[in-house]
Amino acid sequence: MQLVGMLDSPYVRRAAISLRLLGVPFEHRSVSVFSTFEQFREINPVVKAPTLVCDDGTVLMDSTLIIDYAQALSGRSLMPADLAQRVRALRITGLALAACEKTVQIVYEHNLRPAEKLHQPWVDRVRGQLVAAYSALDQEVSALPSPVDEESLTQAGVSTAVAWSFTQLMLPDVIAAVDFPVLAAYAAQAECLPVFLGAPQV
Ligand SMILES: N[C@@H](CCC(=O)N[C@@H](CS)C(=O)NCC(=O)O)C(=O)O
Repeated sequence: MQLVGMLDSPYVRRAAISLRLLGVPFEHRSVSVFSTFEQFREINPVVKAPTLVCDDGTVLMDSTLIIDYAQALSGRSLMPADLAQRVRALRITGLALAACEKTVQIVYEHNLRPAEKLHQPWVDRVRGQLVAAYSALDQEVSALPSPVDEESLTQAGVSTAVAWSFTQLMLPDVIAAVDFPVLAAYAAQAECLPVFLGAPQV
């Protein structure tokens, strides 16, 4: 199967890392939704990254749904089975995905919209949401096991580290690492794992 999209997308990256952790083999195709829009459209007319082209040709999109499929395929899960741990992992993953979404919205607002059409009240609202997501994540991340090896990683850990690295790449002035030390340390440790090094965002 083929995972389509650039690794500078946190959604593509969390899907790639998750597939590797699950032991699901795939070919990664670095096709951009922007610079190679037409090529992407031929693969998936909706032009959403990540896209997964399954072995039978079925085209899936949305990182969470792609990971769901990979988990079913592998018979494994990156979510804890224990209910209390599961609800914590779901909360952390939700915060990380919200942080990704808010980062992307700010980047698109600045990069895709003409400067004179930038709507500052919207940017301010999204910045506030982004800070709220990382403030909560910084508190929650201490509940996660340290990412000392790949076996200790859950989807919460993968998504947290991927989200953090993405925002640090795109908006380091909005979310300063010094203000979120626990999160920064967690992500720095996760980024040293082979599965993260094998899916570099730059
Ligand atoms: N909820 C989706 C979000 C995916 C997403 O928005 N991807 C961006 C790239 S970071 C994209 O496809 N942008 C192009 C567009 O939306 O037109 C997921 O988890 O996969």
